[in-house]
This record gives sequence, structure tokens and C-alpha cells, in this order.
Amino acid sequence: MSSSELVAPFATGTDAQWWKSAVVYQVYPRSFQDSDSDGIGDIRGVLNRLDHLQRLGVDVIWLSPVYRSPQADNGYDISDYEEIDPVFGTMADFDELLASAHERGIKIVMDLVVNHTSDEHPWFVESRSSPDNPRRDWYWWRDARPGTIPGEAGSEPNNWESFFSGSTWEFDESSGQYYLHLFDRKQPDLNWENPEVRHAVYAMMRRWLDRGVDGFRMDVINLISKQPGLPDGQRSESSRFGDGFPYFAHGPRLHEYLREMHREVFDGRDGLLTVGEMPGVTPGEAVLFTDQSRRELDMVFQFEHVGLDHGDGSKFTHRELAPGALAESLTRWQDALAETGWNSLYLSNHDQPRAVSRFGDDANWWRESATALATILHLQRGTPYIYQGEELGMTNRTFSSIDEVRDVESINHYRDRVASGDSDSDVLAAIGRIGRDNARTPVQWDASQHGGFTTGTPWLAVNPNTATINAEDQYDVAGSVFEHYRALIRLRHERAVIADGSFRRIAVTPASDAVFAYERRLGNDTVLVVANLSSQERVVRLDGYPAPWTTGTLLLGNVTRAGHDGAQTETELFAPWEARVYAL
Ligand code: TEU
Repeated sequence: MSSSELVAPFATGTDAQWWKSAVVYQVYPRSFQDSDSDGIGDIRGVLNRLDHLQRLGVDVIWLSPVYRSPQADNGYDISDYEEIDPVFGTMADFDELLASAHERGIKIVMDLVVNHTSDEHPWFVESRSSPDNPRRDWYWWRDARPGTIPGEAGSEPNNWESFFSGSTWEFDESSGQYYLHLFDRKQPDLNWENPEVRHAVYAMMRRWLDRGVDGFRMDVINLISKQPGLPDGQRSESSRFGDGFPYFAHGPRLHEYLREMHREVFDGRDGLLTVGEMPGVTPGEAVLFTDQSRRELDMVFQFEHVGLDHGDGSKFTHRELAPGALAESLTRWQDALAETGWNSLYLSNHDQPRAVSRFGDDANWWRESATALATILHLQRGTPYIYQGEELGMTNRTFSSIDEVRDVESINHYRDRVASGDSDSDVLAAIGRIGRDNARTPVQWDASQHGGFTTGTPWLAVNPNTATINAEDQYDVAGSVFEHYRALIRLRHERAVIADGSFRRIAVTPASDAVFAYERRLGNDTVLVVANLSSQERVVRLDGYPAPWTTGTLLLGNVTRAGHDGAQTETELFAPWEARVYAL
């Protein structure tokens, strides 16, 4: 299909808040499309798949890191912010991708990872070389805890636990000091208290914008300001570590840094998008970060809904998702940012398990639940983010051995838990349920062995269900997950009420945790979304609201109706995972 026949995506003009009508697609390049048969996705692979993105109708690509990196955390450990890693291609490849995307009306937002660098970044190599090096203070170096022997367990400067298991402090034999790493030891935290660090980052950001990129997704940007003194966290009985989050997140200078970044990097430029990833951010804080008058960020990624199934202690301990909890959480954020600020809307990304497996029913109602979840997400007030393969309904996979796992977070967790006595099978089951590799299996383009992702050996095995879940089998197929996403994106582009309208949840009778109904209103334009988010059929009546199935126009549904029995009643039977969109 030639690019001219493809649906041209929404023309993202220079209107300052163009992103309110835009849809963003996240490309995790390692797993998107391999062009040189090395089994690893690359920039030319993205270039070769732009037709897919244009056909889908997205407006922006969020490109996960392609910078030079030892790949300890698949590129979220950067050793040169201004070179492309050879595994992904060259800067010429990147420039060609950027130009080709722009020709198609698609913007590209880069992933900015500046809370930390790789330990192989020249800045850290210099900093580590000597306590007297001018870059020593570009990172967090501290002496052993007073009264302890440097290098021995318990002598770390504080009791914080890394997101990737173990202490957040790595001992450096040569200097007898420790350096801070909230993630892997190969990801030392930059010291943002140091203005030299901040201004080096801003200069690098300006050079990427001068190159033509259209903004940034800012990795864990709420961690760049830490509490002075780096105090110990509150310990729980079950752990030798304390909770460092109150002290390493949302420090006293975070808003100051973001406003400084806006002045130094974004002022005077238009047509850009900035989104800050903020694990643990609250609705109240998000209002401040995204209040346009404060000139900090356009939107944030919050984590409340993707933490609903986390048990105590860590994401790997499971808690059953309570019925209705997802709808309640999403509603809370819609209400909190209704007047000021702006929501990002997502269920998936490269860190989260596949939404249809986590929040849907991929065993019994795969297509229906994938499309129902897409419907209730995309028609809310906010900017939707599609993670690669989500538009195809890609699912989790199982892992029968830790040898099949590639993610540093899961591997560190496995080592830590098995060493603590957990069984191999229990830890693998948790990784299979919520591990990040679920999202990182290669995109399933067709039914062939490696899903059309590579002609080599994929770095991470392709999910065998590519035989039945793949792009080729869904293009132009009425009711397919892909075509449903296209229809949702078109609704956002064609109806201002979806981008700019208010949000109001509608209660149902009988009260049901399974049914999520909400109204979008702008002037005289009203759109109603009603979805049964369960695997059982439900009778639905909307409280104090005219039954849209009698008064409205069905704009989109995900279940073929056998034809109404003609009954024009206030109640309606919704099939399992049935979602409908009405214009009133
Ligand atoms: O993730 C930050 C973050 O919150 C992680 O704790 C993430 O939520 C967790 O891994 C989920 O289990 C960002 C990037 O998205 C992630 O890929 C990186 O590994 C991490 O920062 C360090 O850069």
C-alpha cells in the first residue's frame, strides 16, 4: 500500500497544545524490527515499518533509547548521549528516520535518561578515577557509614534498596568510597545538585532539538532531586533495607530543576511534547507538574493503575486485581486533572506486562478484552500512548527457565530471591506474570517462525502465538484489534469532544464493579462509553441517564450484535468484554 493511500495522521500543527488531539506510539527498537539479520531490532527496521504506523494513524513516535550503551539495561544505561549505538545503526540512519517520519506527518520524541548514566560514560570514568577529579561531584560519592569497615555488608552510606534488588550503593575499592545507583550498579546516579551536570544535560537536549526531534520522554525524572543528607529509609521487618523513596524521589528542588530546564531548553520553541515518567507521583503533584502556567512538563506517566496488582514489598509479590479497581483508579486521575494539568493515558509500555494478559482475559476473550481495554483508555481525557504490539493484542509469554530471561531487573530479582530460599518455579512464575520481558518479545508482524521480526535468531524468542496473533492477519479485517485501534484514533482526530471534552463517570444499576461507563461532553457534543470489563455477561442500566441504546447513535462497538430484539428498554445486556461508544 503506497504511503499516499494510507490514512494521513492527524496534522500535528504548531498549536501549543497539539498533543491533546495526538496519539503516541512507543517503539522499543530492540524488539520492533530487525533489518540486518543480527536478531536485534534497529533504526532501519523502524524506517521499514513506518507504513504500519501511518496506517494505524498515530501522530508521534516515542523512541526508546538508541544512544551508545553497554546495554546493561537495554539502552537505559547511556555511555554517549550524542552517538547512535552501532547495534541500532548510525546517526545517518536516525536522520533518515526523522526526515521520513516528518514527511508522513509523524513526530519523533526521544527517550531522555538523565537521572543516571552508564558507568562506562566518560563522565563517570573520570569521576571514578580519583576523589580529586573535577567530575567527582557529578555523581553521588559517599564514605562508608561511620563506625563500619568500608566494603563490608552494612557499611553502605544508607539503607536504600535498588529498584533492581540489593543496595543502591556500590563500593569502589580504589577510593574506599561508595557511589549511588538507584537502578543497576552499572547505572550511577548523576548529581543534579551540581549546576555543571544540569547545564551539560540542557546543552545536549538543545542539540537534539536543533537536530529536529520533537520532544522528550524523561526517564524517572522525579528522582533527579534527592533529599539532602540522603537519610535512611523506614525499615520493615522483612527486609534489611529501608524505604528510600521518600528521600530519593520528589526532592526539594525538583520543580526548580524542571522550570530551569524549561527556560534553558524549551522556551522559544513550539510543536514539542514533554512527558515525565514519575513512579509514585500523586494526582496532586501531577497537577503542579503539568499546569501549563508553571512551564514544567506537558504531562507525566503516573503509576497508580500499574501498581494495583503489586503485593507488599515488590511488584513480584502478587495481589489479585480487585474488580473495578482499574476503572476507579483511572477515574480518580481523570477527576484530579479535570481543570488543570493533563493526563497521559497508558496501560502498556516496555516495563509492564501485556495489558490484555494483565487486565483482560487473553485465554477466553482475547480479542474482546483487548479491544474493550483500548476503548475505555483511548476515549478518556488525555493523550493516549500505544506500546508496540498492543495494537495487535500481543500477550504475555511463559518462561520455563531463567536462561530464557534477558531483563536485568528480573535476573537480579531471580538471583536475590533464589539466594534467599525461594523456589525456582515460584520466582519464574512471578517473572512470567509481571516481568518486563513479557513486553519485550519481538513485534509479531506475520505468522512465520520469528513473526517477520528477523531472518536471524531473535535476541529474545518471539511468542509462539505469532502464528495467530500478528499484523498481517489483522489488516483490513473488520473487528480485528488493529482495526479497532485505527477506529479509536480516528474518533480522537475527528471529534473535538474526545480531546477537549469533560469527563464524568456514570453510575450503573445494579451497582457493578465490572461496568465502566463515562460521558465526554463539549458544548452540545456528547459521547458515551459503556464497557463490561468482565468475562461474564452483564445487564446494564445507567443511573439517571437516558439509555444510549435507545436514544443515541452507535459510533463503535467491539462485539457484533446479532441484531436487537427491538426492545427499547432502559436496560441492555452486554456480552463479556463488550464495549460500545455512542454519540448522543
Ligand atoms: O523505569 C523506571 C521505573 O519506574 C522502573 O522501576 C520500572 O517501573 C520498573 O522497572 C517496573 O518494573 C525507567 C525505564 O522505563 C526502565 O526501562 C529503566 O529500566 C529504568 O527507568 C532505569 O532507567
